[in-house]
Amino acid sequence: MTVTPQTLNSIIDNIVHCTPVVDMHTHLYPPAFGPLLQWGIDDLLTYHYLVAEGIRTAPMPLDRFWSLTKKEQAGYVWEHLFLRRAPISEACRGVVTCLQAVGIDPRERSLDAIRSFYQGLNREEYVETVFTKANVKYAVMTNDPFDPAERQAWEKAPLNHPRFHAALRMDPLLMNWETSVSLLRDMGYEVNHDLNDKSQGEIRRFLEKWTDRMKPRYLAVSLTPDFLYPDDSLRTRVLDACILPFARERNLPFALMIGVRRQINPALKLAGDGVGRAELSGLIQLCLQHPGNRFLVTLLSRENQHELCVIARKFPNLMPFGCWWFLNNPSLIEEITRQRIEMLGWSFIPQHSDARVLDQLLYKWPHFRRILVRILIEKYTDLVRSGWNVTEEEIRRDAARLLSDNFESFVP
Ligand code: FIX
Ligand code: ZN
Repeated sequence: MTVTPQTLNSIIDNIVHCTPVVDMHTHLYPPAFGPLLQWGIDDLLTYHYLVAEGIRTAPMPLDRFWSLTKKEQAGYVWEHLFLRRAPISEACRGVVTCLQAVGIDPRERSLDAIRSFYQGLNREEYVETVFTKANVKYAVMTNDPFDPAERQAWEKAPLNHPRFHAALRMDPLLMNWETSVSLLRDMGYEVNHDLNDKSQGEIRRFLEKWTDRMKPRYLAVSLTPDFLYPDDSLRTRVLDACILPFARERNLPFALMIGVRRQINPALKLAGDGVGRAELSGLIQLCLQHPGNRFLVTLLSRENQHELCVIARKFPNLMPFGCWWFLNNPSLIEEITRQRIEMLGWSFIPQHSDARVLDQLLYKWPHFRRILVRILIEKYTDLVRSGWNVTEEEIRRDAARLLSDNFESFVP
């Protein structure tokens, strides 16, 4: 059906809100993973984005803050970011949207009253409620076999939940070989510091074991802005001898998340990471030298975004994804998504939530969808002006590419 200028806006709005999304990178877990699944108001308020903001707004010695219980930390954030001033930042507004989404009056200023809502919930049912309300088909987790808590969860039972898919994360293997050697040895792998043939075989054995167990949709790593490839480091050897051939054999894409400067303020713990502009020649070489591998790529620095679009235009084995972390703010999402549409058409994955708390799906996706509606209205209006006859089916088809199909065809 042809869309008229009078109906264009409401049709786009309706399609973007009704199209299910695949959330391709989160830090969520199924209920069977016990305490690893974070949810509810105290986890929302102690999200590391809010801890950083709370501490800068109302400074307190960090060792004192960390000695507080989670409830007390949440209370501190609530007091300073929600009661003493309006919760205007994106991370604060997110909490307000979450409360509204579950029917709590966001003007309710009593934290205890809000807590009592969450106390009565059944976790399994609440997972379903949140995914349904956010219209998320499923979420891909971040699964790190180097993390003892996570290893324990995987050793108990195989993953069996339709809303959660795995991604095999391997930061220590590529960021800190020295640490990996002792962690791998503790897990029974006979690796040594100079990465001899035996060690390479052992890394393959590690990858095989965890791929068979997790059945990941992709392999993943986050890298610092100074990532180079190829160079004479052990990292290049691990990539060339183990990870890239393994990914090809198993038909698994490799997700590269580049640009984080870990722990620029270590006292802030998880909230202490920063950002740096990356040198992208290594990314170009990876795509160029390994046409049989597929790379999902997100970059943390705003300054790298245009360059990423240009590189993606040259390499079909590169799929840009998401507005990651410090970029997940309306003004930047709008700028980056508009730029990607203008340079790449429909051939990218515009967003992932990076949710660490289940409830965050209830704000990160609606906030993003609203921006996407605005951009698509503008772009379709321009297209109609140029003489294109836009149909509803066409909008539906292409919105689905952005929200789920591009991921599902790149990651079979
Ligand atoms: O490395 C990552 O996957 C990052 O997204 C996180 O570790 C980061 O702390 C985060 O939560 C960003 O949103
Ligand atoms: Zn993440």
